[in-house]
Amino acid sequence: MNIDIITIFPEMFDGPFSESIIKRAVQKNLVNINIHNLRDYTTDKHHKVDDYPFGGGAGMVMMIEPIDRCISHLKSKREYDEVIFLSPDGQLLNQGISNAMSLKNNLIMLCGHYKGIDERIREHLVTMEISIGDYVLSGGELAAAVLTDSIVRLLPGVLGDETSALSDSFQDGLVSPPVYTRPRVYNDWEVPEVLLSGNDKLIREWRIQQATERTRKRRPGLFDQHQQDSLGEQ
Ligand code: 9D3
Repeated sequence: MNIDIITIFPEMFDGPFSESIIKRAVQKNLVNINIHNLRDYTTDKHHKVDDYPFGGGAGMVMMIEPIDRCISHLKSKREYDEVIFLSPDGQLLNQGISNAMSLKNNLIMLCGHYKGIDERIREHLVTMEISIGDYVLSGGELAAAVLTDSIVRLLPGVLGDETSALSDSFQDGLVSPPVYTRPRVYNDWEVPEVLLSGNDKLIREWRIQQATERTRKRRPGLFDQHQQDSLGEQ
């Protein structure tokens, strides 16, 4: 898979992409992530990427030209499945979207700032708009990093067997059951007896029961959806 990210803050990706799972995936050539500095696609001497809004008002608007030039340059090298604009008013990211995106070959992620981007970019160049949640960020960069992480970990070969994406309970719409490690007793805080029983079947059932009960209590919306989905499976 190939992910191209367009941003005016390329350094924001140095940290998240040079650690842990994404780092390993890049080293193993399972994904190719390229960060493009939008200022490299300007033609004026001040490398201007934003301008005053028509009609007035506070804040600056990101201009069409540098973004169009950058996207055109990328499209001359590859055919893209989606041009994703990270936007607070986009479709709310969920596991289903990440699963679908992990099956694509080439993605562009466009990060916005300021008051927004010229609407004509969204009309003519963007194919998909994604938000990562109902809170206000300073720009699309952290959202693009979140989206990238959620996609890359799903690529075949990225996760080992024990951390396999398929064993993620979120993958079947439930939150995770509680986990414990040594010591068996700390102060007077004990590990649930069943986990020490060595009875695999009992442990499996306990974990499903815990995950189900936790989902019902903590994430009623997710629980209702899970109930609906398991009805459809039968
Ligand atoms: C001027 C009104 N703002 C709408 C609430 C516009 C605006 C706010 C924040 C435009 C961009 C931003 C910066 N945020 C993102 O670019 C962003 C985002 C977010 O803020 N929350 C959740 N997901 C995302 S994806 C991109």
